[in-house]
Amino acid sequence: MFDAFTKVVSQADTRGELLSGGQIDALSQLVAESSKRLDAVNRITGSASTIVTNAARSLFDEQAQLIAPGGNAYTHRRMAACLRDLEIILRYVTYAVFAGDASVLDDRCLNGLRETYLALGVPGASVAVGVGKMKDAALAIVNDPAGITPGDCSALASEIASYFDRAAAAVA
Ligand code: PEB
Repeated sequence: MFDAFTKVVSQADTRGELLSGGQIDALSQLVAESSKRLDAVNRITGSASTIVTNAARSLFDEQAQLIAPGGNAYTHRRMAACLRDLEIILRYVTYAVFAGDASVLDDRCLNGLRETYLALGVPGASVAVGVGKMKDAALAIVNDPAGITPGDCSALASEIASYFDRAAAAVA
């Protein structure tokens, strides 16, 4: 598991090189902008249960076959597993945003998830739709200008979007 700093150190060490000026500048920028990152994590974390619940509701509205008898999310046990899965994925996305690096998401959540879903008969494409809904909700919360110092969060927002996209692509 890396963060933005240990990733750069690991890459430099693999090549046996000192850190480059470009790498130091990039990390310096990351530090300078770190309040935005922590605010974003804080906002997503604080709304996690709403993000998960709304995404699941909207998914089941669109794909009612999932909760009909015989559907993969039919019965409370499977519904609970589904909500839990979305929550786990969102949790790892928040870790990746916090760390500024996708490796925690890749290694601890997405690695083998597609195979697990295939084995269980969980429709991965539907999970990906749910993840996309969480992405939209999370970005709306992050970009909400209310009650926060105004600033340009576009780079951070696209980084956050990329973690959700990564999760969706891993299971679709
Ligand atoms: C991944 N999900 C399920 C299982 C596992 C995961 C390992 C099997 C064990 C269990 O049921 O608990 N666990 C989960 C995860 C990590 C992990 C992400 C990462 C660290 O450890 N069904 C649907 C929807 C979708 C869904 C599309 C959006 O119709 C999910 C929610 N996952 C779902 C369901 C099950 C499941 C298990 C319904 C139960 C399947 C079954 O038992 O038949």
